[in-house]
Amino acid sequence: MMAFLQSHDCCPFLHSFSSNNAAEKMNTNFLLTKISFVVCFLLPAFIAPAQNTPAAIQVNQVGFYPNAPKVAVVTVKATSPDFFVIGWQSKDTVLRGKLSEKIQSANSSIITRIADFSSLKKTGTYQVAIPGSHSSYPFVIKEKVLAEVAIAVLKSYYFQRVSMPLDEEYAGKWKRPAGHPDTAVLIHPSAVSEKRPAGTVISSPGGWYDAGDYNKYIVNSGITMATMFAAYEDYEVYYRQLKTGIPGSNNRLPDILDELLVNLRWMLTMQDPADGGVYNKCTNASFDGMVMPGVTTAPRYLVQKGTAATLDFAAVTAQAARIFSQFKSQLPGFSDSCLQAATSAWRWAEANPAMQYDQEAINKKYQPQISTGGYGDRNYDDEFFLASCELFVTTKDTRYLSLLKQQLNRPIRIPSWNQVALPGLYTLLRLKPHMDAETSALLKDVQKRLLAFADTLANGVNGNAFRTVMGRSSSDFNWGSNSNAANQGVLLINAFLLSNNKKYMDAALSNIDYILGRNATGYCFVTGIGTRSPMNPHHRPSVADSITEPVPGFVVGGPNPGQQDKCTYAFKEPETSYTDVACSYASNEIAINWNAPLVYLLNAFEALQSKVGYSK
Ligand code: 9MR
Ligand code: 9MR
Repeated sequence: MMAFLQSHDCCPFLHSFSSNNAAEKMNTNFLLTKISFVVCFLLPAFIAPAQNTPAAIQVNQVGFYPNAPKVAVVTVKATSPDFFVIGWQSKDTVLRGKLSEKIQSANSSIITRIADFSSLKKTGTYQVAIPGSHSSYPFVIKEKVLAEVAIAVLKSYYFQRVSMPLDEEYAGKWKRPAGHPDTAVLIHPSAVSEKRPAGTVISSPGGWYDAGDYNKYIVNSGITMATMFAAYEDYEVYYRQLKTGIPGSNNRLPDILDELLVNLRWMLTMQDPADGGVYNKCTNASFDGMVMPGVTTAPRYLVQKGTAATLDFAAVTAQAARIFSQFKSQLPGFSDSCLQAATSAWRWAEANPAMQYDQEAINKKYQPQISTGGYGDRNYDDEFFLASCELFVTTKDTRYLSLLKQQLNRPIRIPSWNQVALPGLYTLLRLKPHMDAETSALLKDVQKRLLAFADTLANGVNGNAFRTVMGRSSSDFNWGSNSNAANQGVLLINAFLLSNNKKYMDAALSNIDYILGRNATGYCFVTGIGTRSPMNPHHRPSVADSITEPVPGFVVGGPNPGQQDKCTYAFKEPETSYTDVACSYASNEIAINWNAPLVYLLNAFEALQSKVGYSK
């Protein structure tokens, strides 16, 4: 990987020139730039690094809005304090600046220097270079610069669809036959009820594959759906016109809702109509091999109901009831069915407030043993909170208020599959439901605490060696770390929506820059985007389809010093612990809950770019 490579300085001219006094320097600036670039940058050695070689200067490989902050990070030893922004084709210098002092990263042994070129606002394609034949990958400055990647990360869900073929018209070269019909799945012995003895056949088709594996998990669908429904509610006008090239793009529903319906309809099959409880997952007994979806034949099971799954389901269906109530002519009766599903799930959870999904315990009792993902949450406070928020806002029924109120003072935590309180707060703060004076006052306090939390994130940027919010703490780097970067961004945008303070958007943007390339690995972490992006994600179709390029639009998990997969990594420090090999499910898998906050984040910027003043 990059970062530690030292290269020979091919440009001695720059050194002799740069020892001139200041006045002379000013006068010779233009000449110097011309000479240095003719001498250095036009040499073959200055051609931008190829996709498989790391760059010496890390930058968002997609690009920047004209009036947004723009930063590149030098991760090799710089022999001169100067940096240049040059035209990608012309190689002409368009801006010359001074690098910052050295910064020692807190998350690895890397030492960086910052090149701030925010003053460059002219539309174009550029790269950043420093003397010594070091340069960045290319990037673009223009309005709507994130549009393509924003659509790609949303369209990734289409590629995860279960039980239906992906047609060439929508999937291009990644077209494939349907996988896992799931029209005849078996009730696992862990999931028996009076009307459904073990082996009962249930139909549970459709939905999205969870990740690189082919199973479908309600708990992980919970946070994923909540995050993307929130995106729709926050930027409804934007999403109503957004086209993503999926089937039904011309129907009378926004594309994002068409896609969310695919998984929602599957989720609805996971509820036991007899009691409202929801099964944890629709799964193989053990993971399928690294094969295409259409060729697997292993039986599929619905396993034990659980409190976390049932409350996540209640929250998502309550949110769906609210959103689809605006589409009654397109989907007659659907909103009401969602609400019924939500309230019966809630009742089940009230009666079963601590039903853990403990796979190890289940495997001691029942056959076949289940070894697929556990998503075994043991704490249900946050799920109760989220479900009560969504149910209260949708129904205005005060019976959900007391629990909600009890928990309003809970500490703010970045969301993940087992931390789902924050999306509930976002919903309350965004939709400001009518509440009694005491609860309203509590909510005001929550807003204050959310902004204070956003301040601690935003204030961390300047001390960071990559000038990102991500990496403020080394605990940011765990399994699925890129989703932490995205979720921090979502929090900061919510802070902006509440305060109208642009500093939160600048901070959120730093994490987009992180994900798209300004990080210690030098990768743009989204497949198919940028110059150097993951080629070997732990994603069964991408491994098995014999197409060189992975299926596009997925953010990989990212740096994770846990290295639980025991694959070979070149580096082991928190922010460099990433390896682009298919073996690496702990750093290079993809997952629906990791893409979701990135869908929110990127599309929010596209929706807000003019309001913030980044674009006209
Ligand atoms: O492919 C599986 C991936 O989706 C999971 O995140 C990961 C951890 O549960 O497990 C992967 O499957 C591996 C299994 O755990 C062990 N044998 C090899 C499997 C494929 O790499
Ligand atoms: O994202 C999950 C991560 O937080 C856990 O540490 C890890 C091990 O339990 O599992 C991750 O989730 C995987 C799930 O179990 C199976 N599908 C793939 C998911 C992403 O790796």
